[in-house]
Amino acid sequence: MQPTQRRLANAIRALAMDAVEAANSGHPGMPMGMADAATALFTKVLKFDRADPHWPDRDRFVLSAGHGSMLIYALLHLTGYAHPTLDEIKRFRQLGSPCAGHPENFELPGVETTTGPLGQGLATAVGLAMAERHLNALYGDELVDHRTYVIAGDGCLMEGINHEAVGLAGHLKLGRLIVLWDDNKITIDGSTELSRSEDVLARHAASGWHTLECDGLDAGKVAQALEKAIADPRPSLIRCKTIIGYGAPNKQGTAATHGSALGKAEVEAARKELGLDPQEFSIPDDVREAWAKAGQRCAKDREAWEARLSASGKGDEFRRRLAGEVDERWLAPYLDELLKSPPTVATRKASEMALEVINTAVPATVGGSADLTGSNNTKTKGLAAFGPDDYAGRYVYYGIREFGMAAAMNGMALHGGVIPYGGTFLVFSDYCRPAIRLSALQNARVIYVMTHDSIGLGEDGPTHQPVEHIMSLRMIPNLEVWRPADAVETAECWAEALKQDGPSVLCLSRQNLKPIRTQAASENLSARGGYVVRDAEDPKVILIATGSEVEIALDVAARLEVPARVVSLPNWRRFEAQDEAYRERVLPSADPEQILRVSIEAGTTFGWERLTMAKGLRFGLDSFGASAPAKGLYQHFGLTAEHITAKITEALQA
Ligand SMILES: Cc1ncc(C[n+]2csc(CCOP(=O)(O)OP(=O)(O)O)c2C)c(N)n1
Ligand SMILES: [Mg+2]
Repeated sequence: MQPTQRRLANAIRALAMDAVEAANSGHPGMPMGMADAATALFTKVLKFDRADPHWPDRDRFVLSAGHGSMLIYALLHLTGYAHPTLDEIKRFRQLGSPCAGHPENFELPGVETTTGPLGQGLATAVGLAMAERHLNALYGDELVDHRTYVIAGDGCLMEGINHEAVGLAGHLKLGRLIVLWDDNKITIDGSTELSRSEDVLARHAASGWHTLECDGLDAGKVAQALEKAIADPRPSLIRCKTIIGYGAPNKQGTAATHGSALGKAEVEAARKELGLDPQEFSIPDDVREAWAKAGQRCAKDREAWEARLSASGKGDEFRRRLAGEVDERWLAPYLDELLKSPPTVATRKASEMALEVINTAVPATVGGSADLTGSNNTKTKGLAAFGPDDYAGRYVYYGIREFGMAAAMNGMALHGGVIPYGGTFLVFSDYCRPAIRLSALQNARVIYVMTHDSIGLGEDGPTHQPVEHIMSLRMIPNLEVWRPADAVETAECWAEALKQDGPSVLCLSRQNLKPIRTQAASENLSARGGYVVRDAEDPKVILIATGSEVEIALDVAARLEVPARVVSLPNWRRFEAQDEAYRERVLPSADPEQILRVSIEAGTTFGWERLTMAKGLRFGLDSFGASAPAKGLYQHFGLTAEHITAKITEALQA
């Protein structure tokens, strides 16, 4: 006899309780409440094959309620993925175990995206679903035909980003996105009545979603709801009515089960209640076998897919595209062309010029902007709009949804086959920041095109003028922050961002900039992070500048009476990653008495001490900007060659 769905679900409950107990930390309530729904999804509906977790046409599953990580660890283990092993589950939340506190995409195949910051998993899933439709439009149902399933909690649906994600998914008619809402009416503080009175289903319906409800503790009912969701052309929200901590007789239904171990006595009582073996971490053989079978349910589908791919004649191209390979041959001829008559343009314009070439040479790029297309210069000539009428389109009108855009781009990058880039004003990188952080943590190749990168944007004033942004983005691990100084550097930075195994931010000017690179170089100099753009014999001053301030630094160097070197530093992280000999050639560690180091960047001076040393001089902006034409602002804030030259001369004489 087949074990019932409930007995399969109870295996999840057992592992969740036991692992949290062993760690004395974690969240048993969510996995216990959603165990039946997850069992329905994984044993009846989800298309996956444990033998190949990376099968490109698998359905994607996102546990947006990432605190319930034991749910996905139990599912991956029970269905027979190589990891996590039972031993790894026993070391839940311990150093070295892939069963991290929250699911990490780099720890376990089967974890499609890192989740934990509530709301982002679902918003990332929107991007997964977008990438699926895009590739489907290019390669057809034969090769790309999968769905994206999400388990989300009350928290995920309360977060502001949910509004952006739901609006975008509804607008784009992403019918293959199916969200299971764990409607347990509990969050950490207690009942959801403390903080929510909206009609969640009505909100989704109003955004063009299909909504339905079911008993989330009845796997059969959940499976029926899933079938209906699949049949409906709209994105679906399934409200699964559940009880948090279901099975723990004294604590279920209360916030006490949300985020702490149930305790020995309650676990024992739950085992009795659920008809489980009293031995911890034990799973009955028939239950194990049934789960293992579920893990192989789609093996034949995968084999058939492999055969279709081979027969399609597109196999190599498809696999290369999924592997994310980028053809770099566009760069050299483009630079040659630029150097014939180096243009005076804003770097946002230079970015558009580079993109005109890139978007032809690299078909995987999908661009977009959060309603600033004409300012971010992100749309090149050939790009059609992505949408329900044309999912092959390569330009996404994200609307005024910066965070939603960033999270969706994470999903697209993680899906594979697509290299997303998207724009907004640099000052609104703050609106994207939690998703930028997750791009970095997950090594997702997302390219953020952040224009209007300083007071140089002028009249829009301090609300729109970034001050702390560039430096604060530099603090995010794994994130490549680029600030090119002219059209040549912009192209070089784009080339690096495209091949980066992780995210990049391009900080681009609104205002026109003079060319600083007018000679061909033997290598991509920006790729080094920093390089000497003007040298002098036995320099007494080294000016270090980025982006729009490199031309000021060059002017200062020309005015100074002592020999001065100018270093352009488009990317701090890259420069720090160079070997010592190179760094020493660019920024010799000579006694600061002998060489004065000076930084110029139209942003905070905070952090520049690291390169100028305490004795050096730092020119920037440690207050908010002001509303005025750019030229006047540079004067007002002392960012002119005259002022800086005078200050340096003064310092040299002191
Ligand atoms: C952005 C964000 N804010 C806060 C938290 C901390 N946190 C984790 S779970 C949770 C409550 C979530 O409630 P719900 O989604 O209903 O989960 P349940 O208690 O039902 O498992 C909170 C506030 C978080 N992980 N992410
Ligand atoms: Mg809840």
